[in-house]
Amino acid sequence: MADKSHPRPNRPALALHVPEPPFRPGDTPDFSSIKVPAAGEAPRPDIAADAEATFPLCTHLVRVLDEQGRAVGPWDPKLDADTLRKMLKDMKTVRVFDDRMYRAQRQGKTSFYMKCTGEEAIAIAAATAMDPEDMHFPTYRQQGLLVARGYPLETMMCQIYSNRGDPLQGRQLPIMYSDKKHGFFSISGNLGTQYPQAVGWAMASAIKGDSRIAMGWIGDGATAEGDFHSAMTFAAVYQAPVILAVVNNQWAISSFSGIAGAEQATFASRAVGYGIAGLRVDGNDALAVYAAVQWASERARTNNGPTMIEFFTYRAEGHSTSDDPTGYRAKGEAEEWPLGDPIARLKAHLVTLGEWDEERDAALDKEIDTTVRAAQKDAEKLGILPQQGFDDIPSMFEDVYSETPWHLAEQRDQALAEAREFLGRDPA
Ligand SMILES: Cc1ncc(C[n+]2csc(CCOP(=O)(O)OP(=O)(O)O)c2C)c(N)n1
Repeated sequence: MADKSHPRPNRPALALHVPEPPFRPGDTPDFSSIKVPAAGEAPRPDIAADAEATFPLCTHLVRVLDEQGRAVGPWDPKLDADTLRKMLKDMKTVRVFDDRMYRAQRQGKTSFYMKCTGEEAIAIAAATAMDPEDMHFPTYRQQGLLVARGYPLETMMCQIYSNRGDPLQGRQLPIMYSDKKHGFFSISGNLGTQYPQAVGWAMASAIKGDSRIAMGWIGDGATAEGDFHSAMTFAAVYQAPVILAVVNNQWAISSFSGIAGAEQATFASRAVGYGIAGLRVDGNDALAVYAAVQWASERARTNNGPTMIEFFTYRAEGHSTSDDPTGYRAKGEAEEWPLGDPIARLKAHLVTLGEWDEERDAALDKEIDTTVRAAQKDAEKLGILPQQGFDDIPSMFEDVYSETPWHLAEQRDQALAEAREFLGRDPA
């Protein structure tokens, strides 16, 4: 047998490529290498186009809003002013909600929070473009779906505080909402699960002869999970009526998108390899997001197959309240991000149309601030997280089995005994 301990002469030594983000703390971010095509440039194929025909759009970027805030090109969804204003209001509401809940976490009122700053257009415009009966399988950064569908802000906050108003009874990590009525499937802490679930739900909808479609959501980092690939296979094989969104915000906590393969190919281009239509979309352009989701919805609804949409965006803040991005990425990246701020861009569009002005904008900001504060006040009347410690301990062990198994009964009694000992009285 050949001696493998010595490299063979005259052959290059094998090496691996380990992706490194272009900028680290201390560097000056410069995104000039990112190609940003002009708004209006991308063609809009027929909704029944072959998956393969969408390939050029997987390396391009569907954009509608130009630098002056005008809507241009074949993807312009030509929305009426009321719809545009509602989207602006919802996006601003999400940002204010995020800021107040972030602060609430810092004040010790809850244990955890996750913002979606810079990504507000994606969930809001997607929800606006789909039917209210369609089902979403979101990750933790699509709070905009609930806001756009009119879910009460106070109930979202009660979930974050795990208080008496929490419909999930404190059984989920803060921000992991669930609401069937609003077509919002329970968020899972295990990344990737929502993709096969969305495909399965969409297949079931088709098997039942229903007309509702599903949309599954995933982050760039989580596309490296096996669930992503099995979902794509099922969606392609059965031509499931589903839209599969990849929110490429460049970061997966401290790992940059290159670790999930972004250096080699765009996430959108993976779609075509499976036989799925793919679109790569400016995620900071609410109109482009709307138009792409509308296109994919029509395609799914008319049995023309699934679509995977990569929303190209930037996670403007930390991953969560437990994260400090200054430890791994350069300062000022969000400001340098070439696609701008989605809220400012939609506002500029409305102003350009003559349907908005600074006075109305300031009044809207005030109204949202008042609404969010009022919701927070009401939610806090039902308790904040640190006050929940000994509330209704037995409920932790309910609602899974019709009859509590002996080992859970034992744990429940033990928990009650410990609480009794700690409090010096029976827990509430
Ligand atoms: C299966 C699994 N692996 C790892 C984690 C830990 N984790 C939570 S969020 C996260 C980053 C996900 O990044 P990405 O998918 O890009 O979404 P983003 O947070 O950027 O929206 C990781 C690794 C997890 N929750 N589940």
